[in-house]
Amino acid sequence: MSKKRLLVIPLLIGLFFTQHAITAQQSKLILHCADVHAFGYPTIEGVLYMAKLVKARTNGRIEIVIYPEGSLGSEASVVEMLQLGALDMGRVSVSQAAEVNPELSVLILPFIFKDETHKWKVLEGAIGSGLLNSLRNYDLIGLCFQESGHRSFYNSKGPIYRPEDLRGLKIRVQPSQIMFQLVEYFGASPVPIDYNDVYPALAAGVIDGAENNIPSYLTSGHYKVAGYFSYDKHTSIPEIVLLSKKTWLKLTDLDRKIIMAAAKESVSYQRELWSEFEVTSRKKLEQAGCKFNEVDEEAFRLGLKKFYHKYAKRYEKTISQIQKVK
Ligand code: GTR
Repeated sequence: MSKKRLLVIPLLIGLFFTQHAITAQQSKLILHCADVHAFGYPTIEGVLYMAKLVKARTNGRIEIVIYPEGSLGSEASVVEMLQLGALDMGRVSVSQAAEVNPELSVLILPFIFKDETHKWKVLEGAIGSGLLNSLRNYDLIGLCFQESGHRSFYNSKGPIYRPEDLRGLKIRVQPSQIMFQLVEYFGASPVPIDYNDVYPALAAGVIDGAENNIPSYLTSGHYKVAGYFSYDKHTSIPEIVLLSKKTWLKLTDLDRKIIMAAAKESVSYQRELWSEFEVTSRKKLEQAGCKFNEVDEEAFRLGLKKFYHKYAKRYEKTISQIQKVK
């Protein structure tokens, strides 16, 4: 073998390994994901479950890193960052995704679901997947829905039994058109505030109350400054896990399939976790001295036809499809 060849071979081998190392490094992908809740909360735990599946199925090549407690900003800004491609993933309330794609508003409407079974038949059936897909037109990829129970009113003044009891109360709402209209319709004064700013507003008496599910009422600490929880269950807004379409377009077909499948598989785990978390949260709240009361549900449902007529007429077709789901 000539001297020249002897030099070229190690060079080529060296080049091969460097190239290989670069490709392996390049294909390592970290998906940054935002959530307003803390670790341990079922939304985050659902995404962590999904992350574990994705990591295992890509041999550690794709990792999902979570930024909890609103550290990347409000849910509205998270949705905007996802649309712009400045963030890869986010878990938010459907009410915030509906702000960019109003078609999702059907899932926010009061008493739209008969019960949890009906809700999940809708979410995991043709209507739910149609709604997830519709987000592509808004630069978002809907990966899956998550459970979030019912939302009810709570406040610092006293128990609410009927909508009339809400009159004169300043109630925080999510920055969402439908939620604003609904709370106003029930007779309270709605005040849109980002989730992580609600506690100081309640503590300072700027608002009298808010509305949310039992786990959020506990983990946000709102119960400490608004001790009356009235179990009216006026909405059952699901959570949603979103991916930026810009990130999606950079993925291979195989990686897309792996991520989609892992998201779908994480749902039953998240739902189970949710049921347990809801029960333990209520126990803790009762031990802390919070006053829970049942309400006159009929009084809350009364007149909702008018609400649907006024604010949800454009979703009539989907509403009737939802009602037909058995
Ligand atoms: C919670 C939900 C959060 C956030 C919050 C809110 O139930 O999990 O994503 O939307 O409500 O009221 O802002």
